[in-house]
Formats: sequence, structure tokens, C-alpha cells
Amino acid sequence: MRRGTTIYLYELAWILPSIAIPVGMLVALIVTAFGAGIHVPGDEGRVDPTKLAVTSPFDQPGVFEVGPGRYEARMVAGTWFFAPNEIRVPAGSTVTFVATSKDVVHGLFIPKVNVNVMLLPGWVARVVARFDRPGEYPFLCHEYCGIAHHTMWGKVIVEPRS
Ligand SMILES: [Cu+2]
Repeated sequence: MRRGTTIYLYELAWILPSIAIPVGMLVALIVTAFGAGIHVPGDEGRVDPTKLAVTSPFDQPGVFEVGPGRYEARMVAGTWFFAPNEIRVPAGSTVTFVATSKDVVHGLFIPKVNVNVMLLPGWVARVVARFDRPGEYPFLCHEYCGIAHHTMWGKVIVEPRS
């Protein structure tokens, strides 16, 4: 009888955390998703990844001035390219990257300005970065996407203000 009670308490010491930990994680998930509003990076709308060539704004990838010192870079990622893979803006610009993937999961990583988003086919990602200093800011795909993944990169060229 005594031994039985001992085993029960010992099991309880494991049973309680094994319930409490998943419940705690679920609560954390619910709080971050609904309370803090954190979602999959790309919850800016959906597109049909097979029809990007005829879907605005991805039918015209490129860099567009949307206001004084503000640019929008509309980008498509695919195996194994970024379109565009060269973006030119003057120093002091704020660039909104609106990007998606046309095939598999890619990523957009611009280390110098801390841009880091996944590009999921069918999802539109939107991320904002400010480019104050002139120079080159390489960006790359940081989600392994196949044999030529390592060739998938481009750069933001920030030109000095004249
Ligand atoms: Cu990729």
C-alpha cells in the first residue's frame, strides 16, 4: 500500500509538468497570436502563386517611388532568382518590400538592416527597412530551396544623395 502511494506520487511529479508544459505553450501561442497580433510573416494577403505574372503588384516587379523618400520594392522570388535582384534607392530612403514566392518556400534576408522574412508561395510578405548610409546591402534567400539555393541573392544599392 505504501509502495503504491510512493509510485503514484512519483508519477504525479511527471504527469503534472507533462500537462502543464503543453498547456502553457498553448496559452503562449494564443496570447501571441491574438493578444500581441503576431502572425506568419506574410499575412498581408493571399495571391495565386501560379498567376503572379497577371497579379498586381507582382506582374510588374521593381522599385517604385511612392512618396518623398519612400519606395516600394515589389519582389518575386523563385528557383533561383529574385526579381528584381538589384534595387537602387537614394540614401535616407525607407523601402517597403512587398514580396512573395512563385514556387517553393524562399526567404528574404537583408542582414545589414535586419530584414528577415519567409516568402511562402501564395502569401504576401511586407516588411519595411530604412537605408541611411550609402553602399551595398546584399540580400539573399535564407530558406534552403534546392540545388542552386546559394546563387539566390541580390543587392540594394544605396546611392549618396546629390
Ligand atoms: Cu530560395
